[in-house]
Amino acid sequence: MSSIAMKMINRMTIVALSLLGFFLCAANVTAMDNFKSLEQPNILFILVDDLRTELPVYGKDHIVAPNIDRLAKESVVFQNAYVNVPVCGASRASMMTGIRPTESRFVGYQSRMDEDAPNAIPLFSLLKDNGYFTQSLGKVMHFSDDSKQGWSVPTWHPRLALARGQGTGHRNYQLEENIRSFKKNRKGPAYESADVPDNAYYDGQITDHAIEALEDFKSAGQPFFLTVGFLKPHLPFNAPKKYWDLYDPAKLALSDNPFLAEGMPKQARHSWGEMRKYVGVPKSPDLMPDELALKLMHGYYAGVSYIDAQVGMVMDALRANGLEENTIVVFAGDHGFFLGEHGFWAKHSPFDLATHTPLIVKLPDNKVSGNSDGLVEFVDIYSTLVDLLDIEPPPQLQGSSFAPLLHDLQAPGKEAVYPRWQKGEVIKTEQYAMTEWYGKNGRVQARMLYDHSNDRTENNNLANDPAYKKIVDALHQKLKTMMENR
Ligand SMILES: [Ca+2]
Repeated sequence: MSSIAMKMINRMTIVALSLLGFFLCAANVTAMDNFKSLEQPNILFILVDDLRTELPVYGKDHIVAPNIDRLAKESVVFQNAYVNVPVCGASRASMMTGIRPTESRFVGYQSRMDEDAPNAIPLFSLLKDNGYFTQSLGKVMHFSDDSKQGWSVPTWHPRLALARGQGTGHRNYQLEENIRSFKKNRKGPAYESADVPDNAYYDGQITDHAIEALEDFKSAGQPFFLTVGFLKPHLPFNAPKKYWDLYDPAKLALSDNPFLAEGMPKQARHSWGEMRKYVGVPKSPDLMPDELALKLMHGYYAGVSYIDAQVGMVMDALRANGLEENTIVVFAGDHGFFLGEHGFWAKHSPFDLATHTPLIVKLPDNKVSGNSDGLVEFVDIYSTLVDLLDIEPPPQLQGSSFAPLLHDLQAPGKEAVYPRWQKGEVIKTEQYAMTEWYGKNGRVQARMLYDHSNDRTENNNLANDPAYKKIVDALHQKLKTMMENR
């Protein structure tokens, strides 16, 4: 049992005994239940769309993210956290059910928990059943009505709050020329810098709602599970101009591996269709021009800094309302993103850049803070939270708790984690990342293997090198065993 859970139980026991003495025979189940609900820690769950590990807390000091830096100082920063499927909807559905994706479950951006895993109890439903007030603001699940009975109040998304046909949908352009461009053919540019306040765009509005919710929670007398899903830095890279101004375009540098990996199988190719839907981006198979690549990187970074500012405001509200000392904070991406590495853009790939994402966890008593190098995967988040809260886990869970890593930075992580994308199944260990593509007959059609001890950017495929045959065989066996058991 975790130390938080132990502490809570000790605290509950002491007060429960005094309550019992005070009320004598009047103490009843209802009073105990009320008390228990007051003592459970809250959870503030901040999800960021398409966030790669390009942040100062991941060693990338050229990014301006002082609020995430501040959060990290009181948290455990997982340096090796992997999503289980690198696309928005499926990644979130897998995480929120604690169930692994397969070839037929949690496959695409439109995956639904209530269709793909109808018997699973989503994390928020379980918490609601255990006395929590559960609330969803912004982009949490892909469909806001997925398993909606598990939320205490209707989910809120700024786009859905608009009347139908109003605005430019999820693209949320502010500049007249971009709105016009969008209305012409449902397209627009891949980026925008508008001199507008934070809450002109959706994410600032999500922050406003989160601040309101936290003010309400101050005196609510019920533990909360508040999920705040920010939309940036997802495409299009639209952010207020002041965040663009944090970066000098002359100092931006293109990726240093804009080429395909040596020996890469054709299955690993990627035509970045998501990026090509925008005006001005060349059609397949043309490459991204350098000038546009730099502009897009600038826009992505502006989006990251914009979200960093939102995180700061939400954390300030948590503190201002006296909730910080009884709240677990989870800060997570939903998968990584390519910005020109291997010539790729966006996600949808088994490469490390698409599956590796930030994960930062702050415990209320934050006695331990710093980096954990242990391997963890997003299917573990559910198991970890129920472990910390000492709630009975539902039988569906396929992950395991990484709570020990929150108490000891040297505690080991998993031996291996398992992202997947389409027909590509990945096994990632401390040293290696191997992807196997499976055909209809269950046979391996192609492989790639990278040695992360000297090739973390995955430029040299070793899978066909005879010197690595034993390693390939051992990783293959481990991967097959996992696939048979999920
Ligand atoms: Ca996403």
